[in-house]
Amino acid sequence: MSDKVSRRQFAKIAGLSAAGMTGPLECADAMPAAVPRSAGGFPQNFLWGTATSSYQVEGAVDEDGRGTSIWDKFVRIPGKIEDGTTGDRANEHYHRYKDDIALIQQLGCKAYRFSVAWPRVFPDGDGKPNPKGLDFYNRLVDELLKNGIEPWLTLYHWDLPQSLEDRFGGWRSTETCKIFGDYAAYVAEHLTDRVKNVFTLNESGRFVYFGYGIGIDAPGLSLPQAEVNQIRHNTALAHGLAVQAVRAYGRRGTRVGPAENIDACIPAIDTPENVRAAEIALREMNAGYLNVIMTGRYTDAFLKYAGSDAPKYTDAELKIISSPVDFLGLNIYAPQHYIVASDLGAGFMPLPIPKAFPHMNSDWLRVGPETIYWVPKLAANIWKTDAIYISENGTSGDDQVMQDGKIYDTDRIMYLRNYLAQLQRATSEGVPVRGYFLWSLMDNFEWVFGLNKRFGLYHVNFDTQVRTPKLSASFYRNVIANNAAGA
Ligand code: PNW
Repeated sequence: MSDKVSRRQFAKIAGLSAAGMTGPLECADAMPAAVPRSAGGFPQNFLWGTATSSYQVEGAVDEDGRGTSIWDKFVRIPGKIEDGTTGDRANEHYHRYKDDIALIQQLGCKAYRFSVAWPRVFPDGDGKPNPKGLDFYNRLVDELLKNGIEPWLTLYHWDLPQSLEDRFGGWRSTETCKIFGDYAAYVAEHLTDRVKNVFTLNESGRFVYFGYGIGIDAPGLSLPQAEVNQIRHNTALAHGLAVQAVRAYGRRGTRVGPAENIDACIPAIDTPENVRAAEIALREMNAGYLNVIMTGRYTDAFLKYAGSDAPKYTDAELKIISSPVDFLGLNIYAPQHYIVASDLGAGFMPLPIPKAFPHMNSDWLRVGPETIYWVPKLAANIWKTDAIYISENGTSGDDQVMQDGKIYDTDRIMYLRNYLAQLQRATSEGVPVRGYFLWSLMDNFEWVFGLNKRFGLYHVNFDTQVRTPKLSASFYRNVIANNAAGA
């Protein structure tokens, strides 16, 4: 995971302003009105949004009765965070949320995806709620609505109350699943008068393996495969319990679904055989979480492959896990597997990824715009869903601040333009993608990379907390205004 930011020389930019270049958000103002709208158009009412998560932006970790999360503890283990930073302050969003909502509004976004910090609402995970914790989300939601922005709430974006890790072994125990269900019920009861859409857990596919399998994320454990499989099963159960809690305690009509970093499979070449193989691969590579959520069973191939490491479960649990959802949230970044058809095994073969495959400023973030075309298309086919949301997509970048104080992140614009063109290709073919949340509104605490990796549309100076729109903020504003990816 050593992905150091290289220290680049500031480019010589003298003369740029003389050449008529204006600052980021002003660029869009200066655009001629007649931008072609037909090419690359998205469906009417397509939901444009942006996203953050609690631990990555809030800071204020000791304020108003917030309990400790596993990330508060994990970031203090020497060597775990690449630049030695923590989320103690992060973006100070807990105090600056009004200003940050103004930034969302300036983009023209219709929706904002944020997460609730479980230890703010229940400092110990269970027991007595902390009213001041919930109050923050009341204020946040009200301010969003005041600005005409739909709040899309995530119940769990990795900040598990430390108390649950200490008492029950965190996600190793179904006790944590049940308590998560109670927490989901409480949040649904108090916020769904205004919040109409709820994501359950963010990226089981990441936090289970990275947190409990290889120790890169909190809580930093390296457990045997059988335990990792059981933990993954438990997170699927927690998802199902949260779906049921939202149905039982939320206002009627509240919509709920997962937000998963689906393991992305793409046909290496667009032939009917490869497309079929990629579809099988997508189902099998996601058998441990999304497929069991959407179908209520573990596939034969998954169980055979896991062998004696397979999770233990009951039919009653499978029923809870597969409680019907209202939408499928997919976090889509890098292409994970290029697939060809094969006579062997389950009928597919993932190809090795060449060393020279291009990637963005994060090593893992390979550039494969067609990922956001194929994955929703295949997913809609496999799981027969009629509402998919891209719950995250975006990239980190070099994001150097130039001598004129601006950030010309043409690499991010390149990435977004190409991904959005492929997303438009999908919607134009009738793939039911209803909305898109760009990760992220602003630079923030990027987990193991600390403050080293910047994913924001707004640059954040973490010393002064000043937010500056990057050129990509203008790009995204233009996309939203035209409802089109642009050429
Ligand atoms: C997601 N990978 O994480 C998370 O949901 C966000 O909190 C995070 O900031 C964002 O993406 C950017 O990293 C991922 O290695 C991290 O494939 C890494 C991977 C996938 C998702």
